[in-house]
Amino acid sequence: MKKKIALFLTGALFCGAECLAQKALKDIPLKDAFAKDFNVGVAVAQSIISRNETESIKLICEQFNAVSPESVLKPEYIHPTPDRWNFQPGDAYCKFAADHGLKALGHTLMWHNQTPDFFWLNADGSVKSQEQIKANLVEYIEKTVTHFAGKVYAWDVVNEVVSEEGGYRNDKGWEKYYKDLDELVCLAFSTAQRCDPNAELYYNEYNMWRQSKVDGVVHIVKMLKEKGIRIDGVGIQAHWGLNYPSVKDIETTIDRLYDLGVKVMITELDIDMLPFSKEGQMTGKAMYDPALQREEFMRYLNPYAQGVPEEVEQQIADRYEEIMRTIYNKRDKISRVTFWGLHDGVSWKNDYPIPNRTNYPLLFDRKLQKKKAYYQVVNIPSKKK
Ligand code: 9MR
Repeated sequence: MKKKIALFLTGALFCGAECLAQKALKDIPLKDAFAKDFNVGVAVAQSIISRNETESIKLICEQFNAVSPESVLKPEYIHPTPDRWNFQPGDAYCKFAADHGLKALGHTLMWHNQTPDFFWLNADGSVKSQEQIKANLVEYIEKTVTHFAGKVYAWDVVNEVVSEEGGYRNDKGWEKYYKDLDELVCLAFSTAQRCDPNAELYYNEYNMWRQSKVDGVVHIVKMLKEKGIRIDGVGIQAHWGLNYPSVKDIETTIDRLYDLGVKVMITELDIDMLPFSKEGQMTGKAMYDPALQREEFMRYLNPYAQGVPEEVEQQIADRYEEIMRTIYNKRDKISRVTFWGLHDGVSWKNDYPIPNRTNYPLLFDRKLQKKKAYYQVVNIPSKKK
């Protein structure tokens, strides 16, 4: 009998402690939780602004103090054909940010994706001359940066030109068609600087936990500085997974970049928890093979189409906490953390690297509700560890 009472009391005490711990998780907006540490941003999809999605807008204003344009400031929107320039969606994004007091980033000027082929190729498919390719880049940056001067506070000037091994990639776009990437990168930064001397200028890259890739970015920063061309910061994209990268690699990358004397930012954070994304960012056309869409594969590749079980939700929350704590511990070296999308329903991760899946990579769910991960993240500063 005594034993039973003792067991009951231990159980009650344990449950009490756990309930208290749950209660202790305060609901503090992200921008307030990290107000002393860094800005907190979100990538905004065009539809949120063009359709005036009021619930999403309310959540953005409540939680964030900075925005990135998910697509509208990319070349395929601004300069879709040789004779067409379209600044309207970008202007709407800037107005949205100004109306709500959000810092508006420009993203991105020189990138091999979401850039029309005519930048490099003639109508018959032949490659343009080196002089013409260079002139196209300069004209694009001049017109775009001049137009948005004073409306965006900074630009991701160059995006993703470094290969996994640390040299320049050569598979697509500028990197494929122009022979001297050092020259082109310098030209991109110097042109942006000339057209908006007040804008901060950044280089932005993915898989930055891989140190060979960081070597390539270090080369770019040093080269620009040696030539007297301004670079203000480097963005670590952070499209990461449940079991990669390691905390140690994240720390090493932040330290290496900070030591170059530039701002360091986490620019596109999301955490992919579906199969085939766990060991690293999987890329390649094979992942889009329609065969992978067959039911027998989808059962394995898309296991949480109807929702995530509690233990998986907890796994995501714990991983988010681990990553954000790592970043928080380096807060003296970090100026901004931006999430790549507002909620799970609008994340690009539902369609990449395999289309039509149900992914859970962000802090808000499809109904815009705060997830467990959100609570664990906003409580990091007040929790000793
Ligand atoms: O989130 C963007 C998605 O909607 C686009 O389809 C995709 C095209 O490549 O680009 C996504 O954003 C990318 C960002 O601009 C640069 N880093 C990688 C991001 C994910 O692809």
